[in-house]
Amino acid sequence: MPAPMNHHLRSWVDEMAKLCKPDQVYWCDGSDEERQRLTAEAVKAGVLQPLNQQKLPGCYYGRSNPNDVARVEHLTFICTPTQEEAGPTNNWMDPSEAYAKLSKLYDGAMKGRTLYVVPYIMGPAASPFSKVGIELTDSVYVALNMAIMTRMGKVALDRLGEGADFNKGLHSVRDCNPDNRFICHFPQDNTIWSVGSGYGGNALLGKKCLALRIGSYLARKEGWLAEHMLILEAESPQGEKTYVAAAFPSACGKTNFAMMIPPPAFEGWKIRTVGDDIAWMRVGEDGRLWAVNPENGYFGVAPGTNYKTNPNAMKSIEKDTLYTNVALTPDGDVWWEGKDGEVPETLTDWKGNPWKKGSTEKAAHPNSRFTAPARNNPALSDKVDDPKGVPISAIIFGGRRSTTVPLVLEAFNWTHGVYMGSTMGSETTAAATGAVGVVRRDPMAMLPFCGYDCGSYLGHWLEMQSRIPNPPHMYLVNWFRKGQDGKFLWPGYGDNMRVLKWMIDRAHGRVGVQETPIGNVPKQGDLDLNGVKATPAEVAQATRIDLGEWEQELGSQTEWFQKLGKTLPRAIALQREQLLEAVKTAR
Ligand code: GTP
Ligand code: SPV
Ligand code: MN
Repeated sequence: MPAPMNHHLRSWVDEMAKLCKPDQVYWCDGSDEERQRLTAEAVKAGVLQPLNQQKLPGCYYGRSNPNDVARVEHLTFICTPTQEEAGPTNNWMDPSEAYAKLSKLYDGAMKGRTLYVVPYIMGPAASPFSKVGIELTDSVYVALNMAIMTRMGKVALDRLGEGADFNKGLHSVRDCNPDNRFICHFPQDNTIWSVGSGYGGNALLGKKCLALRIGSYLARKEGWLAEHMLILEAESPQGEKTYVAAAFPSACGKTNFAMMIPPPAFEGWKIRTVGDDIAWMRVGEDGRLWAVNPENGYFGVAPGTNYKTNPNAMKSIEKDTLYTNVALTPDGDVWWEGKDGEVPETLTDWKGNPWKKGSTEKAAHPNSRFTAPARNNPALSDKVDDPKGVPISAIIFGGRRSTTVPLVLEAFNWTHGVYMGSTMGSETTAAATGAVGVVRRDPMAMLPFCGYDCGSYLGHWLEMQSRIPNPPHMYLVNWFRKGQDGKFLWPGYGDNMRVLKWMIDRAHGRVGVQETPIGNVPKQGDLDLNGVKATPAEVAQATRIDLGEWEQELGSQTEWFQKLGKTLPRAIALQREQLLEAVKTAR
């Protein structure tokens, strides 16, 4: 496609090309023909390989550098003018220092390569809430992934027109050296510079970098919320539709919850997906919170995905899907730990080495992923392209906690709900490099994605209350509590419908609650357990509130509050003290 006339865009692209010195500059138009051509180029260059086209039409496979398989939080920086603006939970670099340092790395980095100009929209093309970004990248893999994950190409340039309001993203894989890897955000310049990684959230700049880090910064400025949340639609047998948003940390079940199939006892219920990772929420004219999914595809965790746990995901990835770091079968099919069927006798593992059944090494990387177009999802909500989004009746926070946190707790009020989100803990997963299984506080599942000071972010959540006359209920959930045998107590997946149904009944005022010192729980009999895949003892353990454990939990939160420092809202600290008093009194 010829370069468009927009001179803001052209002069910036020229400037970046002068720095990176690519052999050629290619403007993506987002057409089908282009996708096929770029895919063929990627295959020729060895970046992608075709999968078995009989079994997986339009599907391709890519392996990343083994040193480049997840987000790198220690190399991710918020480059605000002052360190206070980035806050104590983010890495900070002075903007001029960051520009200077990365300019050196970009200098000539694209020699011998093509610079792809990837124009994209986060959000429905016709929505006033959507944002335009331009990603300049030397990775054809990134360009092809962005074509799935966003509304990419001409549609974005048409929306931008002659305007200057676009996110400026520069990305080079360079030499993929972890020593020269930096993911830098400049919120005040609406700019992202990423170098040294070709992986997911480090490289697909529309996703975590723009939609969450820059997004959250803009959201506070403009009075809305940019969150790491799925959005789902639940339709009752009577045709009543209810929408909920849920924040779970990376690899903690958003995609699964957003695509859930209800168990047989819930015949007639339909769950549809609006989004599986990111929600942008604003206050509507009716005083309710309305959410849009800025994405257009799914960058989902492969391991554990199968026709039992997530049939809609399995159907979403049958065609036109890119697979990254999964294992390959001898006949060109994909495989990962937890896929359906027998474990194959032999595979090629994610590093390209031969693998034999019974090997102690994982065949697929634990953070191997699929990139699939949302249109493939048989349970896609018809509201995904609605410019105003969907009205949210419940906000759910949930972490991966082996102990303490019960299956479900409802917040007493908005402040208590924000407190629940802000103190959420979760055991770390393979979605980011570092130790796995360590409990860390992850406020609203946004710890790695908040583009400004975390205490101020919590303050913004509290302030939103005055703008939402009709607020949703808020919940804390935990699908991951374990018994003494180390096994999950709650069956999870489709059975999570039982908890969702209770929240829906609450939203429509059909059931009451039972109060406990730490929050509201379902009254005896209100949680529908008909046919649940767990024993009554397991359910009792999963839902149990142990006030001794909670006294400890509340006590341990002071360390986290100290870390947040002086911008921690007083109301949050006060909430903790009140709960602790209530727990002590009740014991
Ligand atoms: P990101 O894409 O990293 O933001 O993750 P996500 O929150 O979308 O996570 P996803 O749904 O892909 O789930 C990740 C892992 O959690 C997979 O291994 C799932 O099998 C597992 N999982 C999801 N839901 C449940 C559940 O209800 N119970 C249990 N025990 N495991 C679950
Ligand atoms: C996550 O880590 O939360 C993801 C995958 O959704 S990534 O795009 O790599 O951030
Ligand atoms: Mn995510």
